[in-house]
Amino acid sequence: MLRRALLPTLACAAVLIAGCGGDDEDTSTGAAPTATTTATDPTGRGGPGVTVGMKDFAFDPQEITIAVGEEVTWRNDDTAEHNVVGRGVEDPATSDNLGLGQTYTWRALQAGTMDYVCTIHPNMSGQVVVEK
Ligand SMILES: [Cu+2]
Repeated sequence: MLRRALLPTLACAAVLIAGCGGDDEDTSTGAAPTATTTATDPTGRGGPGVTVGMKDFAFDPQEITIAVGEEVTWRNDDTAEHNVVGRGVEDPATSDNLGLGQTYTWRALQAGTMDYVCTIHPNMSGQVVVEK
């Protein structure tokens, strides 16, 4: 009689201990994503970016200097469509036509100087100097 009464009690205790261990693991893995939120602090994807406006048929600022790995985001503030087509570096910026409020982001993969234009308005030109 005593054995029969004890066994279920021991089994319950074992389950409780295991359950406790499981809970601990859950809370520790649950805390990990919270810690990674620091990685989202840089607002862009992977580093401080530079924004170049497209306003009144001109790039502003027209010339910028960034480091390898940094991103440039062009934002069209005109009602007319603009684009960004670069040359002079490998994988230059090449955007679709952007409407009002649309953006295009390009990441500099190597050092060099990229000249770019809006092919719709070839008078619109700019330059990105990428330093090591
Ligand atoms: Cu344009």
